[in-house]
Amino acid sequence: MSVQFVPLEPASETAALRDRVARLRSAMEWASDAIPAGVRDEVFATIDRCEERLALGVDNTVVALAGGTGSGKSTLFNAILGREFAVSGVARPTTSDVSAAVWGVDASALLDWLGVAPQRRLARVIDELDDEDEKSLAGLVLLDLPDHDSVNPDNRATVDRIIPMADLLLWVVDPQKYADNALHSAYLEAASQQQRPSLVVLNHVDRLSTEDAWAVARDLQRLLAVDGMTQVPVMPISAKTGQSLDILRAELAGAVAGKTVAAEAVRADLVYAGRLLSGALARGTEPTLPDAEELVQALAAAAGVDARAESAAARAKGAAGELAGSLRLSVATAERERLDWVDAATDGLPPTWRRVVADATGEGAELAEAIQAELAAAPWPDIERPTGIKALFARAGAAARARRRTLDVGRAAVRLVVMPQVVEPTETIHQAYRAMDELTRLEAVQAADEENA
Ligand SMILES: Nc1nc2c(ncn2[C@@H]2O[C@H](COP(=O)(O)OP(=O)(O)O)[C@@H](O)[C@H]2O)c(=O)[nH]1
Ligand SMILES: [Mg+2]
Repeated sequence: MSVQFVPLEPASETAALRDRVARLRSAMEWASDAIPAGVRDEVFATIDRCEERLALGVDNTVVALAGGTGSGKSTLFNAILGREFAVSGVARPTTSDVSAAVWGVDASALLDWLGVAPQRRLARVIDELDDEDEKSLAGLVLLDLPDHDSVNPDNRATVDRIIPMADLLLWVVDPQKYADNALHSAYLEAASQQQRPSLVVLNHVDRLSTEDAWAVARDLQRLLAVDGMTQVPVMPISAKTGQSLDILRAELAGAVAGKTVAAEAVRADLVYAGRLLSGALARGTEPTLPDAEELVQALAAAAGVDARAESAAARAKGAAGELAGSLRLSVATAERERLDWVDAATDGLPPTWRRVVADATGEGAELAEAIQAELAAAPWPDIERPTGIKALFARAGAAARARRRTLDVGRAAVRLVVMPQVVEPTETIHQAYRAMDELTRLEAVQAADEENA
């Protein structure tokens, strides 16, 4: 839950994340029928959001000021901006719209994605003459959100839309309403569960005595712990007097400089998707691929390949008579073999996975027909029948060779059908399963890291 501004190599971090998102998407596409519809939609929405955010580049850091009516979001927004922002042509802020301030970069694509109206965008050009303090904010995209507790449902909808898109949430709380249940149960708990990078400021502290300010800060800290935000420190500030704003600015500068917050937000999103999926996975169970060769041999035998091999062996020893001719596979047998395979391939997995593997593999009728066609077209070896004196000397070796060659040709024909229709689809679904499982494991690793920290 804590926000750690560890500088990383942004390019490789982004590439790794992009790769993870892509793998999750393909896993979802392969196995989406194994995932309950509600979870599936949410995971796909998360994947879309991650892809879009990564495409926009993670060098900029989107920080959203969120909180209740009168908590001081707009005042804090202006206080962080200072006075040097270009305000010409900017519409007066209203409580219904999102305003954005951007430090030193062109973030228009990002602001388009966030849905910030052009007349609500402020740009702070940063040049050599700026002091270090200001320069250190380059890359910051600060958003002033509507009130989450607004009576206007449109405002709440805007807040709910933007919160998942922000890289860092800056929760602004006031001493009167800091314990407000709507804030904690509807927002902070969710942000904590989804591991969204967050900061919390207790605003309006100029209206409290120092003792009272600390008492409230401590109580708020306690409530945050209940929400699950054990590592997020409460920063007491006053947007009005400027008290402790330097500390907040330094925190924001750290977030921007690390260039990892956006990446961390995407990561948190992915971990969240993994958690959504974990119900559709069986912890600690690795799907195993049944022995494909066993299936091939069983189907070949059922289709009469082994019988034909025996008669080929007999003929090579001089026995009279035709080779066992009819190579037929009954639909019922093919279906039974397939379902045994599906059972073995999904052993230990939730039942929905059995259906997915069953759907992905060819049905009995299809298999039987395709196998018979391949057997009919197979390059069967010529088995010469020795006669006269030769028959006397025909050795066991020739019989074994004839048997082996016939079995090889027959099984190869069955394999031509079984590999693409049964084995490969099963392998792909297993891969999808493992990719999803890996995501939920990653979360476990992260949680363990936090406990050790
Ligand atoms: N005393 C004091 N008043 C504040 C502070 N921050 C905001 N206000 C006042 O609280 C009221 C609501 O602030 P506003 O920024 O509009 O809150 P918002 O609804 O969260 O955007 C305004 O009258 C502000 O002047 C602060 O830190 N101390
Ligand atoms: Mg406001």
